[in-house]
Amino acid sequence: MTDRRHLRTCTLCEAMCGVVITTSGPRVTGIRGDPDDPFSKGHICPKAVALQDIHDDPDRLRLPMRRTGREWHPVSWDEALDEAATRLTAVQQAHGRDALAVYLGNPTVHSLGAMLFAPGLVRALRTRNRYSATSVDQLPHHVAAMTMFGHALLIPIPDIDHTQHLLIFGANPAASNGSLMTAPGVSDRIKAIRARGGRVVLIDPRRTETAALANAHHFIRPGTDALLLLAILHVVFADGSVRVDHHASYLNGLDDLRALVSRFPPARVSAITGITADTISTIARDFTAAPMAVAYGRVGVSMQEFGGLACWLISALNVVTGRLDVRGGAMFTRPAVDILKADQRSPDGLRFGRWTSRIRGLPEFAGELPVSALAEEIETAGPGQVRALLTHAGNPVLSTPNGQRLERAIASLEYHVAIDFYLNETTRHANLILPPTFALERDHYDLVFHTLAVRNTAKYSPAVFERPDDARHDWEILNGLTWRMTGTRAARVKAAALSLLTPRRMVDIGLRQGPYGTGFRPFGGGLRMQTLEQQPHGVDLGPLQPALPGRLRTADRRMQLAPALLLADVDRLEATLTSTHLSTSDTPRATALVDSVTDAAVRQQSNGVTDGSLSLIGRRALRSNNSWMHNSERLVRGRNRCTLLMHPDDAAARALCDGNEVRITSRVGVVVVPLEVTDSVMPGVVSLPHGWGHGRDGTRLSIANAHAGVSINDLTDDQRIDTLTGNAGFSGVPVQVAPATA
Ligand SMILES: Nc1nc2c(c(=O)[nH]1)N[C@H]1C(S)=C(S)[C@@H](COP(=O)(O)OP(=O)(O)OC[C@H]3O[C@@H](n4cnc5c(=O)[nH]c(N)nc54)[C@H](O)[C@@H]3O)O[C@H]1N2
Ligand SMILES: Nc1nc2c(c(=O)[nH]1)N[C@H]1C(S)=C(S)[C@@H](COP(=O)(O)OP(=O)(O)OC[C@H]3O[C@@H](n4cnc5c(=O)[nH]c(N)nc54)[C@H](O)[C@@H]3O)O[C@H]1N2
Ligand code: SF4
Ligand SMILES: [Mo]
Repeated sequence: MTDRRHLRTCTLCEAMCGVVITTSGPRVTGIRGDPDDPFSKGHICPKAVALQDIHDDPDRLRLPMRRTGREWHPVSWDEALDEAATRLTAVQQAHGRDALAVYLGNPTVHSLGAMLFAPGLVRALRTRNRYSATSVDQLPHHVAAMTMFGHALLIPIPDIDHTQHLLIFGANPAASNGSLMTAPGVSDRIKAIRARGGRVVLIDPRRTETAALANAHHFIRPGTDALLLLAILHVVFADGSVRVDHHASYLNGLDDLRALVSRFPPARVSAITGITADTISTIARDFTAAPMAVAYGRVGVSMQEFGGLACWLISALNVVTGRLDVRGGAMFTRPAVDILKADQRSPDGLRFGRWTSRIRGLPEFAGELPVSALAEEIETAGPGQVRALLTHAGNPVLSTPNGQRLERAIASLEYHVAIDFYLNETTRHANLILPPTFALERDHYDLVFHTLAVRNTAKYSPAVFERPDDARHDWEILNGLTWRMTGTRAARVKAAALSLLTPRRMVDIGLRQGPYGTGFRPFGGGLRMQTLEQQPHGVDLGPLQPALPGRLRTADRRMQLAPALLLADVDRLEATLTSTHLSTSDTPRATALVDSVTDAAVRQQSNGVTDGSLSLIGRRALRSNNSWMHNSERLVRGRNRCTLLMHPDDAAARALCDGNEVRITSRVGVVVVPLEVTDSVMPGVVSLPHGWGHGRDGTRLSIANAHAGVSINDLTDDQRIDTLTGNAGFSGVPVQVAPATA
């Protein structure tokens, strides 16, 4: 058998590392970093091996499966697609369009075929019950981008390779490999900031792997970033450090922002955030003094009850300090396939709150409802009750708040179709599973992550293996359901035409129409599919470039520094200053404007250790990825990573020792895990990773089930959300921790 060498982009996380995959016949024989990839330059992480492990995984489903009772039987593709379409349509015919809900999970955005074909299916379903992982992740970043810049995807990206000062709120790129900041080898890029004399500052309730790369790390009480940011902005305005000249002709809201932040001097937020007033001033002044600087935040700021405000204020900080749209600051990308351009909707401002969820009245965003509302929409009888579900590339039982409640609700559905290749905690309840091909069997172009990358590049990866005759790509499954579920002949013809187009041809069209494209001339300079195929390591299109005001998509083509929607949410935040909401139960509140609080005093004030509840946060590990990379022996071997981290003071107060089994209790549930005592978490805060909680009956995950762990989302609360955006408020869930034996 001849050995072959294939060049690809790894699709497991957002970093887009170039990989060289060697194969011998049907077998993968090696995966390594591609030193000639102009973006990743040879970098890979330990997870890359999962491309092989999942490809070879005997537990991976390859044929459609129908459940009868507890038994699963293979069915043919035509039979399965017909049945799925017939049954889902029947529920809609009997109970109305909204009786069918759809949930798109995270890997949807890592699949070219799904990115191109899922939207068509979702449209065809014409239900308002659309959900996705967005509302347990980055929704607040979209709301901030939409309200400030006019499009949910106009998220400014840190120009990490040029900046001299990186201020990070709630992100751990050293473990996550970077997010809303595609930057392969991100740890090296962070080290390079310091090597060129710059500074890296991290705000995080845990002293993380990224803290080890930073010049300074400050603990923050979970959920209080928006208050900290208001105080940082207060210092910027009070010092006269505002620099907005280059945006002056298209900037709205500067005076509104100034008036707002004047109410939040550092001393006012110091006790609640756990950061002294002096430190807050220093963070602000170091930021404004740096020759180039950028503030960046990720899930630590979006998965909290004030996520919308925090994400807005991070961008506002970049704007007022003159860090937006300049080298070394926060910049907009110019992707080779411009998915913003493809989004032909008029720049009509907000696509937010046009309708609300039936039970709790939560706002729609870009046509989606918050997944925190899904369980109650299934459970509550009445017109519009959800009775059937289509899940695609998602595991909401483990990944969304109050997972046990959602699991019970899903188990009660009339009908559930899952498009997924694992029989996992969610799909085990499906009536039918439609398993698509996995990464190595399909071609790839990253529509999303080129749009969010720290450098403009483009790369096309052909499939490593041809898909077996009896397998289907996700786009084939999605398209197959779409045309079966759209009534009209015209819709069928359109769907049939689209399937002829294929993802590869669609990317070609996107490239030609894109900013570097050839247009439709057969030859000539510029990008089209053939150009990419001739440069299989990828094409470098240069560093990020200033793009304003041209790139703005707001209705008036102006940048909104103080969007009304966000301003209106500040009262809710301000109320936390005088309530116990964001504190552990025995943490004294900041009731007065104290001029200066010492470090020790703050530490004591924010140190809720005696009988009170602790504030639960999550955690990511380099060798894991959400809920679906635990069936790779190579990734799960070694010590148990599903442990609760607790500060020694909090452990001592509860007479707990390292290695003890502890019972964690929240409003919604209880789990038992081993304890790890460490001063790397802030006093009053405990940390548990998400994505675990395997070992459930009827799943087919032999390795993951042997390393089951517990699900943090059996503790997180579906009622605890950012009421502005609807995003889950995972950070800071109050929990009690006691010995498991008590
Ligand atoms: N290895 C690995 N890589 C991944 C993933 C994975 O599961 N494993 N998941 C991928 C996905 S889907 C995503 S969205 C990205 C996420 O990418 P990141 O956001 O970089 O991921 P996290 O490691 O969760 O970092 C969030 C940090 O916020 C901190 N934090 C928690 N609450 C607060 C708070 O209230 N305030 C502040 N300031 N900080 C807080 C946490 O301690 C944590 O260190 O990672 C992606 N990459
Ligand atoms: N408490 C807490 N909860 C969290 C988080 C947290 O930090 N803390 N993180 C949140 C974040 S950032 C995210 S993104 C969500 C993720 O939430 P989900 O997207 O719901 O869950 P995943 O664990 O990513 O599950 C992905 C599923 O897709 C399947 N899959 C993988 N590739 C493909 C494919 O190409 N096609 C198809 N059809 N299926 C595929 C896998 O088998 C798996 O079942 O979890 C969120 N939940
Ligand atoms: S960092 Fe790891 S998982 Fe992410 S793209 Fe690179 S190799 Fe793949
Ligand atoms: Mo995510």
